[in-house]
Amino acid sequence: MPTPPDALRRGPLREGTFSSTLHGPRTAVVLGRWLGAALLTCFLTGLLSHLVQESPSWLPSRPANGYRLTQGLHVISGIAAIPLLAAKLWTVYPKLFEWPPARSVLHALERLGIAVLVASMVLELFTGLFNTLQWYPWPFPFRQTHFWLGWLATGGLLLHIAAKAPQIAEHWRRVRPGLPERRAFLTAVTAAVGVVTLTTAGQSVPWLRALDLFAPRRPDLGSQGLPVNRTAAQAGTTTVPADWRLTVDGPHPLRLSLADLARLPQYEAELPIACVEGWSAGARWAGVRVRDLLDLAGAPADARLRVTSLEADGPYRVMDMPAQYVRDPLTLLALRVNGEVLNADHGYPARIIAPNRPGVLQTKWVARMEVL
Ligand SMILES: Nc1nc2c(c(=O)[nH]1)N[C@H]1C(S)=C(S)[C@@H](COP(=O)(O)O)O[C@H]1N2
Ligand SMILES: [Mo]
Repeated sequence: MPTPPDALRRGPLREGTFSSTLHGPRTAVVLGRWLGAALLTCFLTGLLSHLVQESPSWLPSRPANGYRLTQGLHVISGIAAIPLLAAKLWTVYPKLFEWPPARSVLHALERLGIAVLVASMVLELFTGLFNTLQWYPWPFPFRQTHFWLGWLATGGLLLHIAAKAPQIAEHWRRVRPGLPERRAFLTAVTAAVGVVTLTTAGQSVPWLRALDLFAPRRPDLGSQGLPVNRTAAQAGTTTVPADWRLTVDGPHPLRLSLADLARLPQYEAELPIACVEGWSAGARWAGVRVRDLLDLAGAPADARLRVTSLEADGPYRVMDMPAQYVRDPLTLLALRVNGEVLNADHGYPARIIAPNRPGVLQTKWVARMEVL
């Protein structure tokens, strides 16, 4: 191995600075496998979450808890990836001080690729983490940025795996006897991942709720047994006009008061609010089936629906619903939750609740439904 000129042999460029075997390839491969599994889970569930929010016509409305499960996994695997990435970077950081910095054009390109990979991965994980905290300290739109950074990081990761394939293959299998310090290090990393997972997963996994110490949201805290993302005060919908009517625009337009809605057949549905930010909570909803309303308005069976909220503005004021959700018997215009009339924060006088959909599409304070 070439060494740097004498004048440069100080600090991390001294020979023997990084003598620990923990900086070796076997540790990097073991951590890389765990990190790879977390990132793959995170990427696939993230793609799904992005697609669902575009309301494609091919996505089924069942299983009812599908989005709750995939978005729960997305946030759990993303949070687990943070200590794994930290450990992986620590294992390989001595390579920053390799000498010479570039042996060939190919080597220089590989190092450049790793710089892009690390930067996009760190940004991706932290924008995601900040999003779970409902904290958006940046000027760019979160969803698009998180989506494209995800592709960049995943592309970089695949190139990295391809470039390192020979080393990965060489160090894939355990050599016996294993090194005690490596076992201790990997145990510490496992413990760190376990702690961050167990203390945050309760925001979407009901039976881990008791351990939910650090997750930003407690799904069981909030009025009527549910957290609130945007309150009626924030949306400017605390006072609903006394002459509120639900408008249903279709071949036979309808204008229905709350009393009219209450006279229609009422149904119950046990469905979760599954917020993209990582928390989810089940609730018992009651109200009118959306498909009954559309049938009354003379909509064809394959009609899509556009729902508009009373809210004056806001990113979730207008929502489009593909036909498979409209037709699902669990999709309700809910008037009640957990046995009570919806309060202002949960969407009084009426909100949408549908199976297998992200919280952002469960429109509150509904004013108008349009057959498309
Ligand atoms: N009109 C309207 N509906 C909305 C929102 C909104 O900002 N405006 N927020 C959505 C989001 S992000 C979530 S997670 C759920 C939260 O529902 P909850 O407050 O009843 O728990 O409502 C959704 N419905
Ligand atoms: Mo949400």
